[in-house]
Amino acid sequence: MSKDIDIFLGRRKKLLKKLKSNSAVVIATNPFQTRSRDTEFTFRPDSDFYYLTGFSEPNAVLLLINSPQPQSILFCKERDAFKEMWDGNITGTKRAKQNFGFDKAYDINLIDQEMPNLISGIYTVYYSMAALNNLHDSLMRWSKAVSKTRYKSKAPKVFEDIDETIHEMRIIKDNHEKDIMRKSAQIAASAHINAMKACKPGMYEFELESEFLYEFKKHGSTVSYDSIVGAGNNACVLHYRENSSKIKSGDLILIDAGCEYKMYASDITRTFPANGKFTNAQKEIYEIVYEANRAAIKKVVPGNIWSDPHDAAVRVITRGLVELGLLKGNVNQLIKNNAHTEYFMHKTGHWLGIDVHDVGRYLDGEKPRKFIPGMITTIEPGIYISNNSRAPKKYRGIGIRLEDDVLVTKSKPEILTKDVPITINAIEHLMASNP
Ligand SMILES: [Mn+2]
Repeated sequence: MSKDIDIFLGRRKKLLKKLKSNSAVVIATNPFQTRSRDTEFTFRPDSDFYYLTGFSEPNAVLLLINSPQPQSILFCKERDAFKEMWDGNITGTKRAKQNFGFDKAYDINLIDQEMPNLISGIYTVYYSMAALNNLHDSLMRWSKAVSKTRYKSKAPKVFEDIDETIHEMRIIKDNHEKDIMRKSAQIAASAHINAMKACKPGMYEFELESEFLYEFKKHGSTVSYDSIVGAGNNACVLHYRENSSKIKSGDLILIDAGCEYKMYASDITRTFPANGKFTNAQKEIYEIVYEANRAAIKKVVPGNIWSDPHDAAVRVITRGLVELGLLKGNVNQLIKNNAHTEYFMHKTGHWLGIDVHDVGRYLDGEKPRKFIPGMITTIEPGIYISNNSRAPKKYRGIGIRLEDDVLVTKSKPEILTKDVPITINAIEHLMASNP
């Protein structure tokens, strides 16, 4: 625990150094979300709030004060024997200071009383203008409360958005984060292996989904997004979520599933044959996507720009589709015309971290930004040939995506998801052992 305190303390210190003098940052964690009537979705802390605090209880607000005497203050629920009997442990203000390294902690119920005093005399107040909470209204109220006192000149003068400053910290993962993300990827990888092993024609897609829920929970993790399990033509629906169809022999099954372990996401896609053997037509498409995945991963090195992996994937896929007669014309001209978008309609990757589509800019001004060691991106090329396609009949109903999570290092890219088989041979070999 004590080591973790230092990590979160270090992040708070680092953030304060990036801010103007005589400023404060206010960050609230997520509110509860109603699922139905009086039941709520499982609580999940706000990502930025968690990144800076490690604190995962609801009803909490972080205040960082950047003055000659920097302070780190938490508003949180106070301990309450009756509430704890019903809903479980509450950290409380005393333990928030001890266990999380805050200089001060106040009962969240006192926030309207305490906050005006704390921000009085602060010139710039930073907060997230995009967060899904009502912090903006609260800040205006606290600021007005200062103006109504005889110290009215001490009300904050400037409000600024904090998102990009924190998000540019989050995009570079420290060693603590890299270790958690390796583990997150390993758990998801073993779930994908289990699904390949469990798969039999005649099952329903949701039966394969259950392999993920089981494996994730077994390792103390949860889903980082709802798993996509698409058999046959369903694999061509990019965000397919029904997972309710019966799996037929001869189908390819696309599974896009990842877990959230200690707040960090993994995001893996594999595509495999329901009966354990690829058909020739499936192999032809698969080999193109596989080659695109490898070519794109090779580009995830420092100095290259964020769009390089996508460009590499587009080149391999366009060339492959021309060789099979699915696209007709000159490869370079087809690339210029974005002809691939008929079968490959999304980009090749996104940042990955506390959020599955993680924060951090993709551009430096107008240009795609450069890779820096510590960034983690997904690489996920795909080819989708739906039943409605004009492609030759043997290719219709084939949807393939191959997604890995890749860490930028000083030298070669580190594939965090390398434990899941990806070659045709390795997948057929694994599935040959199915009972
Ligand atoms: Mn993804």
